[in-house]
Amino acid sequence: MEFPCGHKGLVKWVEETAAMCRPERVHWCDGSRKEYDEVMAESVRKGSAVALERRPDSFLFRSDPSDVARVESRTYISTSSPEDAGPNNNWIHPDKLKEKMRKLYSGCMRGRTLYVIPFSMGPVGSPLARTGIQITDSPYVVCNMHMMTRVGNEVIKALGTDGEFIPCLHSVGYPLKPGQKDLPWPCAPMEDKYISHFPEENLIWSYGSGYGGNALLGKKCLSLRIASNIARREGWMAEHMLILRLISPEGRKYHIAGAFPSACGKTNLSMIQPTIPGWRSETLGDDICWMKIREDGRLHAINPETGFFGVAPGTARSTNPVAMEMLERNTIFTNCALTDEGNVWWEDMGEPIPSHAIDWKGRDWNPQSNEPAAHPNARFTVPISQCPTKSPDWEDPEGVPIDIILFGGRRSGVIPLVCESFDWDHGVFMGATASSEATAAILDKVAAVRRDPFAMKPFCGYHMGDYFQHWLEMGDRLGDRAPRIFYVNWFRKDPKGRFLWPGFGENSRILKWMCDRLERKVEAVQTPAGLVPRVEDIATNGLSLGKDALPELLRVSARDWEGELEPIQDFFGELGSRLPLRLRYQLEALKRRVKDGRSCPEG
Ligand code: GTP
Ligand code: SPV
Ligand code: MN
Repeated sequence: MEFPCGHKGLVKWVEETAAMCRPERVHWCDGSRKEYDEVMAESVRKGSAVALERRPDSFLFRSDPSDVARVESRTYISTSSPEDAGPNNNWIHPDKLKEKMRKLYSGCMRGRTLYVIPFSMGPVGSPLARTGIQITDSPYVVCNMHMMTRVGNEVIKALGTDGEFIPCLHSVGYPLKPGQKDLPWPCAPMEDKYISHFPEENLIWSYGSGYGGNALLGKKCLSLRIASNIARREGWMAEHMLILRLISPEGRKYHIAGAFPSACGKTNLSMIQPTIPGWRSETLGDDICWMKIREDGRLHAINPETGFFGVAPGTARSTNPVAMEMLERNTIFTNCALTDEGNVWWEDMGEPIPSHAIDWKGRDWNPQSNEPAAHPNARFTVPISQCPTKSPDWEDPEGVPIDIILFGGRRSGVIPLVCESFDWDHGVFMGATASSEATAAILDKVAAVRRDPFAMKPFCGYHMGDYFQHWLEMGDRLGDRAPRIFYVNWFRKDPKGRFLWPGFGENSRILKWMCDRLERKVEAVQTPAGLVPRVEDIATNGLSLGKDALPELLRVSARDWEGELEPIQDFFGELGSRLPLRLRYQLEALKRRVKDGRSCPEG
């Protein structure tokens, strides 16, 4: 083994891990293009990846059919006391979990290469950045980490001989016996999969899955579950949010951070092409946002990632032209369909449906097939540098000052298109009670509508009640410099099940209304749910929308909202005594408003 680093703690950890996992060789990643090309070429040679003839420097991976998304049921927050993990997380005591996992890790890399990936979340040297070291036996993970994070020697250099790092251990959990043939996508059976976090020692152990958030440990594991713990201790925020800069015709810049659950529109909104004349927008991030109060008293945000791991199905020139341009080259595709021309295809791509393709399971597919050609959670991985709308400031280590915070989810009824909070506490209540219909981003079966507070249900690495309290305290510190909070729902449907709102670029009309609110240019209507636009204040020029659609989209029915009260109450009940009193008051206030609204004639 060759150690290109003088960090004794790191070398020791790698040595101990290698002794446990018994790989055939150890490779320290330098993050170079040459390394990426070599690891990718090896994946193609071994049959794990297909080089796409019609897309330069682009590759398709097909996962094992059992390993297609995050698995929340196998994700653990392992703290000494179960109360600290909270009812929102699975829990096993660290001693017991480590014992179990050490057995699995023992010899798990036989016949494989152990890669050491030094990576930085956030620009190297930024006061907000964190260093991780991922050990993995997955070449797919190596290539994805190259795009999603800052990998390589500059990270090792910045660590010096005793810098702090977050150890992230990963194995696909499929050791090879001598002479045994490898699989295109090795992984372990469900009952052996563990995505484990030890927040008391900033440690991540993941075993058995090669997919997305289970395996790219800088993303959900480090930047959300572990970072949310660090952020709470240190007084900042680690959130599941996109970051966007919206620029008015006068050149005023508004920075927006938005938390929507998985597969509910963050990537799309971050790349929005405003349809209202004169407005422009720039992309800063699509999934993760770290925010800190700076000297000016405002909340500043950075995106710790350097790439997008985005949902492919639904991405089309008509919905997200920016992404389509960005994906034209140098992209990793996972679980998309392969056309006979050597290109990728997915449902709702807006390209002609191929008469024949190879589906995501590697089988022949044609339009008569009963299953989708691409998996609904098929994804692309691409560097932000390729995004045509990337902000020139996307790597600014100081971050951008946030003016507006959005919460949202996918709800076919009840929730209006947009709703402004009365104040910070009410905004925190909106975030805390956010809900969404199920999507393909997780493997687990969940309720048709589930509470996904702050879009952090799967990612908050500690007790949700304490997390709510942290949000309240951040507001107390921000005072009148706090961002304004809005709740949006692009997904309301008519009785026939069609989306009432065209969404995508047209969402800019709603963002503009928010900016008008900040500038005190427009009044809003008080409803039980919050402050809703007057119909005449939403710019509708050029929008083809039925006459009744907008009033319906903005309608807040006290009767419908009555149905929200019980699920919220039940959910709050689960949090027990750690639910902040201030949110209990918010619920009581909502109940009163709903009751009063019901006694109004239009209720
Ligand atoms: P994660 O990467 O899982 O965190 O998801 P995300 O929040 O970034 O979701 P994404 O933007 O990839 O959107 C997921 C799906 O929602 C895609 O199929 C989109 O086409 C669809 N979608 C996004 N925005 C809109 C919208 O405004 N209206 C409608 N109807 N669909 C949308
Ligand atoms: C999500 O599920 O919210 C994602 C995809 O962004 S994954 O990286 O797989 O978690
Ligand atoms: Mn996400």
